[in-house]
Amino acid sequence: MEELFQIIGLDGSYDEKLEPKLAEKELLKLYLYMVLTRVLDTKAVALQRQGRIGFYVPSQGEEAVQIGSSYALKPKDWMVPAYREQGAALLKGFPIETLIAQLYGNREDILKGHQMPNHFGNRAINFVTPSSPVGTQLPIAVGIAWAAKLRGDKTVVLVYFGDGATSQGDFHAAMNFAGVFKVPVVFLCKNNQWAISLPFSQQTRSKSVAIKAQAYGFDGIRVDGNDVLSIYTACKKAVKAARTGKGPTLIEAVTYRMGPHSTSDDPKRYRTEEEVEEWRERDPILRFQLYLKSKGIWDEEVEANVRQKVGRLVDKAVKKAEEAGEPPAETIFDDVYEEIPWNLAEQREELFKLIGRS
Ligand SMILES: Cc1ncc(C[n+]2csc(CCOP(=O)(O)OP(=O)(O)O)c2C)c(N)n1
Repeated sequence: MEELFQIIGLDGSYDEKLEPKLAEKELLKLYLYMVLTRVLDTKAVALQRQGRIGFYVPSQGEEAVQIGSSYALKPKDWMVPAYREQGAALLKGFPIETLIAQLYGNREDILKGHQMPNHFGNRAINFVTPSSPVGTQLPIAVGIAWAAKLRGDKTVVLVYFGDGATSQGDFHAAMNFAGVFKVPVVFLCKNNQWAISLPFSQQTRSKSVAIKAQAYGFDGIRVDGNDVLSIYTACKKAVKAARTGKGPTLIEAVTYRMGPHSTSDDPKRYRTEEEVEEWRERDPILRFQLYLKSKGIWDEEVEANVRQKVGRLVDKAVKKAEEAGEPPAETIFDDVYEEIPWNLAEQREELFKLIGRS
């Protein structure tokens, strides 16, 4: 197996030479967003179980990859997610109310309930809607990056995908094109060890995901995905390379999906509790907490403050989403065609008659 880039060890000890120079305030911000991601996750799963939202894709265990990578971007950069990147979205500036409104498909949802839950997008912050068909986001991301290059924009595109997506043709097409045209893209593979019920050992005969970059002529690096500082450092370097015309990088973040694939999945049917327990010891939030503690930045009081702040934020957004009500029925005809075709216009008329609107 290839080397693993790591800055913070399991016990919170760290490599001073590799440690990024981040101010205390910045470190605490990263910590807060990791906790926020976990708290939102737990809440959303509970809401789904209570039948208040329809579907959710949890990301428990993958907080470090999301927060470390998102922090390496500039506001104008593009984020092209798979579907397990809620934390990355929040740190990029996705308002939590907007994200939760999308889970409800309510009146405040900017997508007007047109997308399935968990498929939130936001044009205002260059955050593309998630791609449920596995791997389709990869050529799209390369296209956005190529367009940026042709226009002479200094924009970078960060695309997320799972280990499962590396077996799709789209992965090959995207990697090859990005290499040939040297587009400003960062490929971030969240290798969380499972593609629903398929373990990584059956996904490829390659030694790793990172090694695949060699075949396309650019750098690949295997990073400890449960260490937020390692991810941030690797992404920062890749983003800089992309922005300065050096082309793409493939980052393999070695992590673990602690929860089910989605709220429709039961992982007990295909993996052991012992395996999950083993990874629990590598929990990214706990690891970062130990690091912050060793630097004198974290204590119980800090924790209580963070928890209180984050809890309030999530509860307030959920309350607001529940009070918003449904989108007006006629919005079902919006945003698909620039000019509505005659048959849909007829249906809309019929609906207006039915609901008493002109
Ligand atoms: C083209 C396609 N094939 C199969 C599926 C069903 N499916 C949804 S998610 C998934 C697993 C993807 O695993 P991975 O890429 O490792 O991402 P992860 O879910 O682990 O984050 C599969 C097979 C799909 N959505 N699209």
